[in-house]
Order: sequence, then C-alpha cells, then structure tokens
Amino acid sequence: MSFYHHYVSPHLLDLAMSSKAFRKPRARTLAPAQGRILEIGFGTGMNLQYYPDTVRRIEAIDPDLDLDRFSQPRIDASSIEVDFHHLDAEHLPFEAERFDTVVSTLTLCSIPDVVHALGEIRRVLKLPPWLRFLLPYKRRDQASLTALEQQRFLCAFEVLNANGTLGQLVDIHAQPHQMHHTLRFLPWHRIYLIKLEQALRAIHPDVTLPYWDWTKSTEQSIPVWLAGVTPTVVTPTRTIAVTRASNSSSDLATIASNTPTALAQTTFNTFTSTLEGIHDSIHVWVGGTMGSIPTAPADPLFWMHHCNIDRLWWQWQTSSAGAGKNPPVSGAAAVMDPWPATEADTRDIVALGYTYA
Ligand SMILES: [Cu+2]
Repeated sequence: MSFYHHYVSPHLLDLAMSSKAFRKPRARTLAPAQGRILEIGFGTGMNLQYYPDTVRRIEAIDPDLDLDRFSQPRIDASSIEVDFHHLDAEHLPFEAERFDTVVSTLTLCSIPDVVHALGEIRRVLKLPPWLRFLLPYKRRDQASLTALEQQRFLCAFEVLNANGTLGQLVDIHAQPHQMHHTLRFLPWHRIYLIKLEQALRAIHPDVTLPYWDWTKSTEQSIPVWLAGVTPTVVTPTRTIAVTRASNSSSDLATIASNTPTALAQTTFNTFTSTLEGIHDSIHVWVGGTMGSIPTAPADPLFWMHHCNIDRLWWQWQTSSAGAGKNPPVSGAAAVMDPWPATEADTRDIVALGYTYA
C-alpha cells in the first residue's frame, strides 16, 4: 500500500468529511434512522454524533483498514454500540430484510461495483412498498439542475443502463404498442416516463426526470451537460451506441415556434397531432439514435424531450383550451399495454405523484 494511501489519504478524508458543509445534511439524513440500522461505508465514524438519541446500536461496514485509527476513538466516545465489520458493500453477510434502515452518506459512488452493492442493500433492507409512492415530487427544467443534481441523474441513469432496466425499456419502445400517431401517444408516453423515473428514484430518491424546455431560446441546442453523454445501451435484443447529428439552433427555434399553436387547440385530436408533429421534428433535429423510434430511448435526451412533451400536455390540460378534454379512446386502446394502466389513470399527474416546477 502506498505512502499516500496509508498516511495522507485517511487524514484528508477525515478532514473533508468533517467539513461544516456536511453537518446539516448529515443530521437531516440520519434523523429518521430507526430500528435495526446498517451503515455502509462507516469511514472515520463521522456519522455517529448525528444519529438520533433513540439509536442505541448500529451495525457498520467499511473495507478500509486504514480508517480504524480514526473511527475507533469515535466508537469509544459514543454511547452507541457499534458492531463493526471490515467488509465491502458488494457482499453483505446478512439475511434478507434484516435492517429497518440502511445508511450511506457520501459513500455510494466510491463503491467499485455499485450495481451489485445496491442489489445487496435492497436485499437486506425491509422496504414498505408504499414508501416510494408516498411523497409528491417535482420535475424540473434540466437547465436549473445543479452540478450535483446532474451528476446524480447521470449516476442513476448509468446504474439502470448497467443493470439492464434501461435496455428493457428501450426494447418496449421498439415493440408495436400503437403509441405513435395515435390518440395513445400522450397517455402511453406518460406511463413510459414514469417507469424510468420510478427506477431512477429507486436508485436515488432525490432524482426526478428533468425536462428539456426547447421552447426557451436559451435551451434551443443540445444541453451542454449532456453533450458528452452518449452511452452504449445493451438491450435484450441488441446493442445501441448512442449518436447524435443535431441541426442548428435556428432550426430548433423554428420547430419550437409551433408550440403556441398546439396549446391553442380546443380538441384533444388536433392538440395531440400538432404536438406530436413538433415532437417528431425534434427527434429528427437531434438525429442519430434519437431519429429512429426503435433506438431513441437509448439517448438520455429522449427522456427529457418527452418529459417536456408531457409538461406541455399538462399545461394544455390545465388551460381553458384543454380542460376536461381527455383522449377519446376506449376498449383495448384505453389500456396502455404492456402495462395495465388505463388512459383514465394518466389524466391527473398530481394523482400520479408528480408536478412540474
Ligand atoms: Cu415514443
């Protein structure tokens, strides 16, 4: 082991982690900790002082032996009993659903195989199924995301790519579900977005789908933070290497200038066909992977583009032009296959758990 790793790095870590900037987030994060607790990445034991008074005992793991001389004094000084193991998070020797709380602060992205580790965490955690759907959340303009929020989104997106969730969703978009150039276009894609978003939020609860608001002149180009994000997506049937071949900002401005016309429509049929036309042109404007229906969702930009379409639909739904005007579909056409959700389920985004900021 190098001099740096053995002598310098633990001090730097302890210094960084004890920073004032982390105090409030730590206390806030740890406030709900209860029951049987597992802390992943115990590090120098910095969290101990932030657990609520009701916590008497925790189990903790960290693979790094060099941190013991920092953590041991903190364990000795704490009223909390710490059952500590030198382990990595990819292999947890605990039975399923052992813990009520799993704590991980500022450690997840240092785990080499985070996909495996998250699977292990899910396995040992008792998770009430209603929890994920309890709190309403906001979708925000991609241009308003902080660097940390961008990083979180991309981290969660990469995990879903690595674990196959994204690939499965991409293949669903390649199947014939009558979701383009039909009255199902908006309700079907509303469900589709939620499927990815729920998966993202299972990886990181603070992540929501951002929307790419190409109606704003300031966003009429490929968002800078996504310019270099062109993943390779392995689906159950193929491998897609994302490419783009985008056109000029003025071209995008011309396409987007039709949006007020769409929003002014007073029937669902004319509204959805006008908006879908704009949507199609933007797919073609981005080009490459986005220019073809079977591959488009491999590009993270797809989700932000469709999120903006969904937002504009909601804007129309809550305007005088569109209020109460639902997609006129019935029978099989009203079921958003391959999912059981119906058109009626998609009408109210607040009931679905989200809003637009
Ligand atoms: Cu689509």
